[in-house]
Amino acid sequence: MTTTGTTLGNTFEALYGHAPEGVWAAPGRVNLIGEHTDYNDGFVLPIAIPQAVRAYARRRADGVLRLTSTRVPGEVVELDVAGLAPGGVAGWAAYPAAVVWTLRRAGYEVGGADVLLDSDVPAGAGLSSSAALECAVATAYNDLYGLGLEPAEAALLAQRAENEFVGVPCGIMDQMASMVCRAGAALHLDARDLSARHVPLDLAGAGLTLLVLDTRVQHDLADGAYAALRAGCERAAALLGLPALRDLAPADLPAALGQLPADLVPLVRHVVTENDRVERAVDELERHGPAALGPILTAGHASLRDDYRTSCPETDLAAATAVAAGALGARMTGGGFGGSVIALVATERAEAVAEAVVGAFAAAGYAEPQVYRAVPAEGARREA
Ligand code: GAF
Repeated sequence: MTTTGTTLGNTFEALYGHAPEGVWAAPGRVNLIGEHTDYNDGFVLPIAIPQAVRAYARRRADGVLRLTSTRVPGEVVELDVAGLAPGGVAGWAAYPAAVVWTLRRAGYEVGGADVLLDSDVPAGAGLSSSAALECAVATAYNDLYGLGLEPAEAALLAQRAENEFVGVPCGIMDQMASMVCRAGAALHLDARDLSARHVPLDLAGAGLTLLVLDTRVQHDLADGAYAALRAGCERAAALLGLPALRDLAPADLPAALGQLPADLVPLVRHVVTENDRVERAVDELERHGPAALGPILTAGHASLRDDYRTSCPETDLAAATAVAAGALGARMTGGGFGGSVIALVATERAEAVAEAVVGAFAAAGYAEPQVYRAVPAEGARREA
């Protein structure tokens, strides 16, 4: 693919007066299992999805960063890279600006750029559109400025951008999934040392479909609640004298729960059992194939609903309806308080399961959920 002659290549030229030097893409993700484990130094098992953010970009020599997004037609945000500071950029532009600020803070001598962003990752659906945006810009800058960053280094910088510039205390899963995932495989990641293994995942070959049911709700408490949960986990680890909850073995869980204040008990129980579910999921996947993941997904949802309490009526309804309609397993994916549910379904049942969930939402008076089919896709790359 070349950038000149493509529709968005033309849009770029019309906006900025010259052609882009290239196009870089970074995908969203769904997490199969391992929720709220990454910031506890634990394990996760995401796949990248085909939907991605694309950054059309060209270096500028004058230190100016110009940003446009096809989602906000007509708006051009112009920033001086030397003057970037946390809190200084509002809205969607904070994410790309954050990456440039973080690169400069880390000592990389990067300057300005003209950037046009395009995305088909549904926003607010719990599919990591923000991480995809950060990773697309990090990948573009890595190439344009010849930084030589490895994918995991770029992921860490993108996470820092979100933590320190945007102010969201997220873990590393979403950026690693976007940077490192491969087509046809799930990513088994150890969030402590970032060791990663690509676990083959052939859904079609097993006659399975992974439905993504976007509830299209995002409850307001999401941001504050995420930070509070993270703080609760850190407090529990400190009370137990552990570096992180990852260091609590399932066998030691009952004794440890007895030492904790009541409010921390369900948090710790979720994190420890969820880490164990990730390890069992990989084992099942490799021994028995993807269908064996079903019960682990459903158990993961129950833990998020009853212990971690990051589900909500809409995600509970989607997951329960999918299982009742014949899904092998279903669970909410991502940070929670809305967003998407994944359901693992025999392909011949996929339509019926999706219809059952749409019907249940209509009966409950909820907005119609959006239904996608996820296949494990490749991570961030240069496309032109
Ligand atoms: C969000 C965060 F960004 C991730 O780091 C992770 O903690 C996830 O919620 C929950 O597993 O997507």
